[in-house]
Amino acid sequence: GPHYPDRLNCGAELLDATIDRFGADRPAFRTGEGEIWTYRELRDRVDRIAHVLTGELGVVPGNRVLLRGPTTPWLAACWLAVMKAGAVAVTVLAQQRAHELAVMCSIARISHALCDARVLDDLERAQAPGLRITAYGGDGPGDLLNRIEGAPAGRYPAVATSADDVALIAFTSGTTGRPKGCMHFHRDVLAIADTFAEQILKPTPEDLFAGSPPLGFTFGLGGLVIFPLRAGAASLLLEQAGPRQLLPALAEHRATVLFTAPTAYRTMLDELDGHDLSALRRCVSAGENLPAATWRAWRERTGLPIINGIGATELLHIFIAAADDDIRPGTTGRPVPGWQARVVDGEGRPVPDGEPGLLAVRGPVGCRYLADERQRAYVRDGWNLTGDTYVRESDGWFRYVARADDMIISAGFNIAGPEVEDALLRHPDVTEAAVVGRPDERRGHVVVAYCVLRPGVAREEGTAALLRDFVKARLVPYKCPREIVFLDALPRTPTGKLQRFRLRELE
Ligand code: 3SK
Repeated sequence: GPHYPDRLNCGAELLDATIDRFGADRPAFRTGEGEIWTYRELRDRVDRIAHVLTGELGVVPGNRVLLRGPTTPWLAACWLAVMKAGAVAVTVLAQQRAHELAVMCSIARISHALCDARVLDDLERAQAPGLRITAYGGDGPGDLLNRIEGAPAGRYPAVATSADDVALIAFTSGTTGRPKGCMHFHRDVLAIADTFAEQILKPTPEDLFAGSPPLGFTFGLGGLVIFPLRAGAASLLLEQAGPRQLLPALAEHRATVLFTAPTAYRTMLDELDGHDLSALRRCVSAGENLPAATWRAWRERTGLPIINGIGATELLHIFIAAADDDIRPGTTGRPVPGWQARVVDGEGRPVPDGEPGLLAVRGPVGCRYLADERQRAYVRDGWNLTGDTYVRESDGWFRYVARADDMIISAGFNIAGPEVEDALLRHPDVTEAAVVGRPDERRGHVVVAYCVLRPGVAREEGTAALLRDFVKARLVPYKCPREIVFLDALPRTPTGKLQRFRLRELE
């Protein structure tokens, strides 16, 4: 992996060092409304915010600062200011509610919050003891943007943090249970840029990054802030980045690098006509498994091979991926240079190639849960267990099978939901598919599929029978869904991850 000096401040590296390398007059951020922030403007605002944080607001190195708001240049500037001030950023999703915020404030002992004025309510309702909340972008006298007008002029010298001081705490959304805060160091922030971005994406200062993941999800923080700044490139920060808003924005702004999830690729495929994506050169998919059917359809329509990847909040960003001519649709790829991966059994012993087991990973970033005994289950013998079932093929490619707790066992057969989903998605009438096990007295579980159909297709038994035959033509019959249920939409987390447990609750 990459090596860094003992004293390292990732905020100074991403901003001041990038300016030294590429100049200050280039665009750093763009917005959907056509606003442009140059690197010079960004540094000026970041330094003012850092002055206010450590001056009037009394933040000292090591304090945890909650950051909350829609994806805007101001949110990114606050994050950089927290880095330069040597404090710890806890970026959360704008949609998270009072109760969830209160839990995170308590786990991470958060002392200060910078919150977009438009979403202040839930944070105020969280009533976290001792939390000092400052709004930005509103019109109150205490608003951060008013305060920075009076900030001392001149550059803010970044705090000389150590490479392994904690820079951020990222909460895993978690489908159930108490959220876990993952601590990451200053060197970790640079390591994801210097492994995945540098080796697989190969960005240039001319690139314009864009995408849908919010900055409260490390997929978005990396793809829309850390990677572009490390490369001296620009980033399009969209407040509204649902799949329907993303496509016109990519075309209008001529984005060159795209970060989003498989569902958004599928929605965009339905609506490509009339949108010029000719500037796009890199498309990254992560967040959940990318079915081969989606990869092929995107390639056919746009000519672009999606760079599939798997990452984790625990490991900050993507650690297995494939790019350029080295892409094999239906697999995730190979360990990103600097990372190692293997497939192990429940005792941590490697299983033979071609057999399913648990994915184990190690590299420049590791999982460090904040005060959580689940650390012992995630990290064993120095390997991080991501909770995914994978197969390593004999030539070193890693193929996703299922989330380890999503394997369906029916009459003694192991069935991976995602494989059945891929088969369903190959049918032109199916736009979304999720497959779960329904408890069954005789078989343990039976396979049930939830599908979203293309508009206009009849939700009737005839369609279900047709889809079952379609799956049977591709897969061994025991994998074929016993039942197909039609829904308007699949239940998803705010970051777009499918919530299979909610489908199981419907059972
Ligand atoms: O879920 C993922 O694949 C992912 C990718 C990049 C960064 C973070 C995550 C959770």
